[in-house]
Amino acid sequence: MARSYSSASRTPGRSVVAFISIFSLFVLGAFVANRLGAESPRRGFYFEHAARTNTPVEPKVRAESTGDKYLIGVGKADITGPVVEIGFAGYADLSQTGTGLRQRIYSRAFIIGDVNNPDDRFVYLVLDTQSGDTGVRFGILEGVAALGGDYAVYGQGNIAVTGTHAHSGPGAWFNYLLPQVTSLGFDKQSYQAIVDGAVLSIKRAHESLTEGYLDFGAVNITDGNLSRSLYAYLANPASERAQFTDDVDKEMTVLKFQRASDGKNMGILTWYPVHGTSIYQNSTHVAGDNKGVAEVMFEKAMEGEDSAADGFVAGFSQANVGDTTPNTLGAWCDDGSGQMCSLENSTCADGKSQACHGRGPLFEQLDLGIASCYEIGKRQYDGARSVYDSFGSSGTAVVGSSVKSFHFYHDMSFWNFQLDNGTEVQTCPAALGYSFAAGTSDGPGAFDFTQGDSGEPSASPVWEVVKSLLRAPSPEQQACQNPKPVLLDVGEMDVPYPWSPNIIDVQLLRVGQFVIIVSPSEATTMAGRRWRAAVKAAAADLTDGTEPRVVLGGPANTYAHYVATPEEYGIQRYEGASTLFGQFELPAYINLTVSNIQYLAPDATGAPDPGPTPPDNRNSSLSFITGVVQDNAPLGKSFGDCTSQPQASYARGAVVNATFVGANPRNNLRLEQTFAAIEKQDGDTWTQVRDDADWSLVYTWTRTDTILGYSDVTISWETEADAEPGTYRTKYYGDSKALIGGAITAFEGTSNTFTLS
Ligand SMILES: *[C@@H]1O[C@H](CO)[C@@H](O)[C@H](O)[C@H]1NC(C)=O
Ligand SMILES: *[C@@H]1O[C@H](CO)[C@@H](O)[C@H](O)[C@H]1NC(C)=O
Ligand SMILES: *[C@@H]1O[C@H](CO)[C@@H](O)[C@H](O)[C@H]1NC(C)=O
Ligand SMILES: *[C@@H]1O[C@H](CO)[C@@H](O)[C@H](O)[C@H]1NC(C)=O
Ligand SMILES: *[C@@H]1O[C@H](CO)[C@@H](O)[C@H](O)[C@H]1NC(C)=O
Ligand SMILES: *[C@@H]1O[C@H](CO)[C@@H](O)[C@H](O)[C@H]1NC(C)=O
Ligand SMILES: *[C@@H]1O[C@H](CO)[C@@H](O)[C@H](O)[C@H]1NC(C)=O
Ligand SMILES: CC(=O)N[C@H]1CO[C@H](CO)[C@@H](O)[C@@H]1O
Repeated sequence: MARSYSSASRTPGRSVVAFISIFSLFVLGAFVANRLGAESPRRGFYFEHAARTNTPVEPKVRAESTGDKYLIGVGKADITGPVVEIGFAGYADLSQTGTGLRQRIYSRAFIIGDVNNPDDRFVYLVLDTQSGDTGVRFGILEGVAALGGDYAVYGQGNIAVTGTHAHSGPGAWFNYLLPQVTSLGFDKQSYQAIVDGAVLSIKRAHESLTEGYLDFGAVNITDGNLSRSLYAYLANPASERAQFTDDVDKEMTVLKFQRASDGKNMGILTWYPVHGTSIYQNSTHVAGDNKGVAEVMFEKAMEGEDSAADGFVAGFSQANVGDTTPNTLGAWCDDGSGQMCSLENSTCADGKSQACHGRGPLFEQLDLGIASCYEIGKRQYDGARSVYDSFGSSGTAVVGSSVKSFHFYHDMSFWNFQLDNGTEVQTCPAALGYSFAAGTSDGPGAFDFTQGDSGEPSASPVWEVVKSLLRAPSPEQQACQNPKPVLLDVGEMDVPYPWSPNIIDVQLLRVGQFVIIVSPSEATTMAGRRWRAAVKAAAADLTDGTEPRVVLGGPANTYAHYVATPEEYGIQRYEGASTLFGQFELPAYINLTVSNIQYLAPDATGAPDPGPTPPDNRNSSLSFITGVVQDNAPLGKSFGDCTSQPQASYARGAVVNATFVGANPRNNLRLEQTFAAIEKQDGDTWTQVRDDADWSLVYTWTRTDTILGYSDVTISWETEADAEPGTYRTKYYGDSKALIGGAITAFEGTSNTFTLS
């Protein structure tokens, strides 16, 4: 096995030989290597060309906010790492390795500060990634510190790094070993793209800082999500469930940023719980899943709108996502039975979970979830848009002059604390239960562990072997984790370096009456409700008599898997099995936030004890990811030559393909630029009308000869039903690597023209 990016990796030595064999076992198929979605020809498959051609918008009245003024800023930057040859983060499926790009992914930064005490401010980052991460956060803190000067105000205490929980972006950037396993380790380039983009987005937000107003509103999006773990939810007390209409939260909260100077809106930040698993596990084109769709759709819709400032930024942040799914048609058995999966264990007639797959709203298009992803994104866009358009006649102003935040690290291993009723309980080192291996109906597991597995010997000897190779939990750990049967005792394994976080980030942010819980774990629906309610009650004294509004964002800062309620934990479906720190994880998170709420008081000074520093594995991580060796054009050809031209004409709705002599896109990520473009002819000039940010433009890279370094790039424009008729051409921007010396050389390709009518 070879390695690359030696600055970030150390050579695997003898000490890790045993480890490599563990790796190989994982390579056999690990937790969730399944095949989801069915590939068959696309029918009637096209998207609206979001926004640029949206229905005419009436100019909106810029209602003067009745709120207080804050220092506000927004910024956005590209974080699209290597789109090929890197395993994706999310489904933990070794075979899900990138082959191209559907839509670039971004970091969006929102800064809120106190106009009177400008040092009191926070940064809320929304990354189109699976989650926040300890190493990525270290990198962002270092990058911001390196900016010097005014940037010294941003740091450990006030930067929140949240992920949208998209499952189709490049991986290999995780700090801990377990999530690195299915991406073959750590990749410096993938990591650096996220860090650099995040820092750039903060810089842009900082440069846009101005006085302005914040208003919030909400809408119920009833058709955007569903519970994928109803059986566990039903274990919560009936009296508690009776307080809610739905078994997942349907409410989206929208926070609007409006600058005072001219009343223009600079951005929105929304929270809505739905998994970023619309795109199935067997799609290998990078995209930001449904929230990525909604974000770009909103931003494009604001282009040229009278009430919106240039550079409008729309962040669609994740909420209590744990047990939600975007697969709104429910979970079905793809075994010809026509049955839905079992409520209790998400299994099919064979008693196994592998055939159980969630179906999105446009499942019938059988397209790897792409059309459903766009649809669930659009539903979130529509919801956010309806709130946005009604600000002025409805909505609530953020009031109260102060802006406060705190952050500290906390070690969850064998931590004792008191429940509300006075009983002393304990959290535990991280561990994953058997149902973790079963996966979910959004991404079923590879082996026949069923959800709710009691821990009895299973029919999967591989897992039994892996389990014993790894480490048997200590009796103390097994007792602590009860009733979870421990499959992976990750919190007690630190060879060759820690497998999972035991040290988590505890963070709260407040502006006026608006309070943000920044969760390191994916909170289930009921876990999120309990946590928000506890923080709301505790914050009531801090908001000058205004009712606090509490939202929960995450997974953030690190990736601490899930947080289910103790009752759901008792059921041990996937979410309970992935609640790392034992059945009292949620009460512990609530305790840690609520018992430090005084740091959010208007007159608060100081900060909590920063706590123990988590391990930094960025320089010590393994990597089995090879670098690019070389690129070559076949004899008689040059890079960028168009080897398969588009037809002369197409009807709108058709797919326009052009294939070029290509080179590996890992040679240059072209951040803030594009690999693919469509240009439209206007007399003698050509204007770029589509690029990598467009959902409808898809870039596919194929290595055609590994030894000689040949590759093809196909650029596919899935022309929208409402695309403008005209004359177009396809552009390809690439960079090739020489075998000797490794020089990287940029080139471009241009197709013949074609007409669209
Ligand atoms: C996607 O998954 C389906 C169902 O497992 C399978 O039939 C198809 O071949 C897969 N497609 C790709 C590109 O992996
Ligand atoms: C959303 O639905 C819930 C339950 O019906 C309701 O309590 C809440 O007020 C609704 N929110 C909005 C913004 O309509
Ligand atoms: C949190 O736990 C500590 C330690 O047991 C206890 O003293 C405190 O009262 C708890 N705080 C809250 C808010 O539950
Ligand atoms: C406190 O609550 C825990 C968890 O629900 C329960 O196990 C325990 O018995 C309770 N203790 C008392 C004294 O009621
Ligand atoms: C679900 O799994 C549990 C544990 O394996 C088993 O006891 C139970 O019978 C299963 N339920 C169904 C409906 O298959
Ligand atoms: C990691 O490596 C980089 C580059 O070699 C170096 O600058 C940095 O100090 C190292 N960090 C740690 C924590 O060792
Ligand atoms: C266009 O290219 C894509 C990506 O290579 C391929 O999947 C698709 O079948 C092609 N479509 C046509 C109409 O050639
Ligand atoms: C329970 C629930 O809200 N179900 C809705 C899920 O979304 C579909 C549309 O995709 C609606 O038809 C259901 O009513």
